[in-house]
Amino acid sequence: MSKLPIVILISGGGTNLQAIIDRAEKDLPVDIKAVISNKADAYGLERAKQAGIPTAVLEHRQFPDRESFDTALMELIDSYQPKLVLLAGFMRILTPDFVHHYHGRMFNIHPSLLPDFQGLHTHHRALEAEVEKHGASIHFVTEELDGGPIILQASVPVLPGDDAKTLAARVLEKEHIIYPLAVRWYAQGRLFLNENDEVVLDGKALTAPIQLEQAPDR
Ligand code: NHR
Ligand code: GAR
Repeated sequence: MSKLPIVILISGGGTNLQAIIDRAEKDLPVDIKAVISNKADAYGLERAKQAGIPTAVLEHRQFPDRESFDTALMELIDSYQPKLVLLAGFMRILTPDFVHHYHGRMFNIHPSLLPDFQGLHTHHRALEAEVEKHGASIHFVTEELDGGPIILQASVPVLPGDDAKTLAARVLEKEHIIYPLAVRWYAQGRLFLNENDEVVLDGKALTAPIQLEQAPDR
């Protein structure tokens, strides 16, 4: 099968990036054209270099406002002509013009069971709320922060004695499973956003996010 050209945006460690690199080296039909970071010291850049993937740094601090940063970021991304853009631990809120440009072709992975705990510090907030279940979600990116149509989720139990670190580690293991899986469906042409902004998988509009346990061909 022909490979889907993708660009991955990061800000940090890049373990989700690594999960996608590892699968792309096996059976995930994507060609990672570039990894772009808004932080020069993001360890994920080293992971990309190790894998022979082109990297670029675009520091938001170098720009006077969000609009000019996002315009430069859009031009940089489009120079690689990706069919799909992945936010993988990317920590900058994106402007409406930017997200409209990539409508239906940009995913984010968010460390909570959306719509719960949109925004930052999700693990801490889940512990504070004393939820029994926590997890991660893959969604299409829209103007609404962490509010775009949800594709796939995986949950983990919150265990006695958990702190934000132990809980984050449990969630991260699931993230590394669900991100490559959702990308695979998209690359296979099985997943898209329809004109009503509904997620369609295998010809059916989802009425609720897919849960990993019920996912096809996981
Ligand atoms: N942009 C839009 N328009 N929509 C989404 O759904 C987005 C987005 C940009 C990033 C990832 C998101 C997450 O998964 C994401 C989804 C950063 C912040 C944030 O508050 C919030 C959510 C997410 C990413 N960022 C601060 C800002 O001022 C900076 C924080 C920092 O630099 O540490 O941009 O959680
Ligand atoms: C992941 O848990 C991801 O879901 C989260 O940051 C971590 C990045 O880890 N994303 C956000 O919080 C976005 N605001 P990684 O760099 O090792 O993939």
